[in-house]
Amino acid sequence: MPAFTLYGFRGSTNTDRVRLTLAEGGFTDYDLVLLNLQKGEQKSEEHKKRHPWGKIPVLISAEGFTLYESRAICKYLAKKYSFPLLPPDSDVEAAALFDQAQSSEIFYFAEPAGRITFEKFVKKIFMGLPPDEAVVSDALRSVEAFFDVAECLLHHKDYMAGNDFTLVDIYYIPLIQRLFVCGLGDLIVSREAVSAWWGRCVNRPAIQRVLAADKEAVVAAGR
Ligand SMILES: N[C@@H](CCC(=O)N[C@@H](CS)C(=O)NCC(=O)O)C(=O)O
Repeated sequence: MPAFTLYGFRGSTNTDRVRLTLAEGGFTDYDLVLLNLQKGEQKSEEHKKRHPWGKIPVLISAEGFTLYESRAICKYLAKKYSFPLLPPDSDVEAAALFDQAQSSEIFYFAEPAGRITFEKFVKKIFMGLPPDEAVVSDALRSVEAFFDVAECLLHHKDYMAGNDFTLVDIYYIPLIQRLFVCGLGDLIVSREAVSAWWGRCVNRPAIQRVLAADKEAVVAAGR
């Protein structure tokens, strides 16, 4: 019996955060159940028992332990299966810097980047609606300000939480990839240290494998 079931959606950045964590940990003993968000399967009574807000991803272990929120799931998996993606709890300062980096990612990056990708990707692909350009330009200003600061910080460390690759670096990958798909890759490649950090992240073999498989799946779906 697989260790757990992960409920997600193909192309969901929040699901991909968890898939990338599992790939980095080399963990394959799980079932991935894809819900159809366009059909509203995430709002079914059955799924709301797993996630009270009717969203994905959700993890349910073989013992019935249920967990939602992508970053909480990633951290749980890294701890449970000892993926080398977290500072040791015994290093109180490193753990605090990890929490600081995680908080910065959520509030200064993912919030505005999520608004952009919702307007420019989700609305177009899944709803057939045009983007609200006022929302995009406001969020773009915040993301640019975020990367200006990240550029300075990454001149002094290799990764977002310090000199080691951690979960926080993984947290960025799906939304940054989506920014590239939205034609906004310049936010990354125009900044030397940010671009070098991005290269270090996406050139990792496990990350490469997931990204290549996803690219192939998109091509196959379009055939
Ligand atoms: N903060 C949550 C966000 C979860 C989320 O918004 N998931 C999206 C898919 S990427 C979803 O379920 N959307 C469908 C809906 O809200 O009905 C996390 O990190 O897991």
